[in-house]
Amino acid sequence: MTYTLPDLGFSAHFQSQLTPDEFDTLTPRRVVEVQRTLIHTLGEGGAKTIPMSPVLADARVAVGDWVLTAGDPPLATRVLERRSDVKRRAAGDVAIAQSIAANIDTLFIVTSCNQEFNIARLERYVVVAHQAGVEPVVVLTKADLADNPGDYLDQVQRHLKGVIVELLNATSSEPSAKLSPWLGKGRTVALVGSSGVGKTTLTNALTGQGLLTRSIREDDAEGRHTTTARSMYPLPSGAWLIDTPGMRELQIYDVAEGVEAVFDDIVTLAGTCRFTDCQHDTEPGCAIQAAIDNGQLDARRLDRWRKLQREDAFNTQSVAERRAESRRLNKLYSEGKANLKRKRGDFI
Ligand SMILES: Nc1nc2c(ncn2[C@@H]2O[C@H](COP(=O)(O)OP(=O)(O)O)[C@@H](O)[C@H]2O)c(=O)[nH]1
Ligand SMILES: [Mg+2]
Repeated sequence: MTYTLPDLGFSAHFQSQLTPDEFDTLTPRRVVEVQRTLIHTLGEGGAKTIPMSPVLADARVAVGDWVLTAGDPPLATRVLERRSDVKRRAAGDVAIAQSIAANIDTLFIVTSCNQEFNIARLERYVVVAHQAGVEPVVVLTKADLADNPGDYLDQVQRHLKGVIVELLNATSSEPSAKLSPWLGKGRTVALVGSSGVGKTTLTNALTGQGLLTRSIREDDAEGRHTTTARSMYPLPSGAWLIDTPGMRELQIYDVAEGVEAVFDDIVTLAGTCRFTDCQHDTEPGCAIQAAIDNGQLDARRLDRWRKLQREDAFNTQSVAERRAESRRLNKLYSEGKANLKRKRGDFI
C-alpha cells in the first residue's frame, strides 16, 4: 500500500514548518509505532523503520508524530510541532508529560454500560481532550448486555454538556456505521479507556478482522491477549486509528484550561462570588454555595472540580518547583520563629 502525504494526515500546519529547501531535501514520515530502540513510520516511500536517536528521544516522539528524515536507510532529523497532543503525566516521581497520541482529530473515550461507567473518569478524559485541542466523543460499549442502556446515555448527556455520545455493541457491525462521521480520509482518531471496555474489539471492528498483528496482541502471564504498545492502523475509510493500552487511571498533566472548559458553569459562578479569593466554603456571598443550596449545582460536581484542580496543580508542579516551594516555606517558618522571638524580646 502506498500513501500520499495528505492520505497520512499531512496538512498545511506541518508543511509550514519546512523551508522550501527542506521540503526538497527531507522526507516527512508519520510515526505509526514507537519502540524502545526504533520507530516504525509510513511515508510516500512506504513503510520504513528508523533507529531511535537523541533527536527523537529528546522530542519524546509519540505515535502520530511527523518526523523529517534524510538518507536511505532514513534517519530522523527533526520532529515537527504537533497539531494536537493528548498527554498524561508519565508514571514515576518526576512530573513529566507523556504523549499518548499526537496529531489526532478525535478522541474516542470508551466506557461500557456496566459498573465500569463513572462520570468522574469520563470528565477526566474530556478535560484531557479539551486541553489537547481535539474533539471528545464518548463511546458507550456493551449496549447489548445492559438492561437499560439508555440510562447511561442520559447520564453522559446530563453531566457532559455538548459532548457527543454513541451507544453501541462493539462486537457487531455497528462501530463502523456509528463512528463514520469521525473516520473520514486522512483523519486520525485515538481510543482511550480502562482495560476491558472494548477498545481492542472496536479496533478489530473498525480495521476489519485479522488486520491486527505484531505487538498489539501479546499474551500476558495468564495467556490472555492484552494490548501492549500503541500503534496506528489504517481503516478502510482512509482514516487512522490509534489504540492505547488500558489505563487504570489517566494521570492528568497541565490541564488547567481543559478543566475550565469542562467546568465552565462553576468558573462562571465563581466569578460572581463577593470575594475574588473566595474558597467556596463558608464565605458570605459565595455564588457557588448559593447555587448548591438552591439545587442549581450538584455538590458532587464541585468536589470533582476541586479534585481535578488539586491534582493538576500537584502533577504539573515540577520537582524543582516543589523543592523551591518547600525551601520558601521553611524560610518563612524560620523567619516567623525569629520574628516571634524578637517580639517576645520586646515584651520581656
Ligand atoms: N457483548 C459485548 N461484548 C463486548 C463489547 N465490547 C467488548 N466486549 C467484550 O469485552 C471483553 C473486553 O474487550 P477488549 O476489546 O479486549 O477490551 P480492551 O481491554 O478495552 O481492549 C472482550 O471479551 C470483548 O469481546 C460489546 O459491546 N458487547
Ligand atoms: Mg485492548
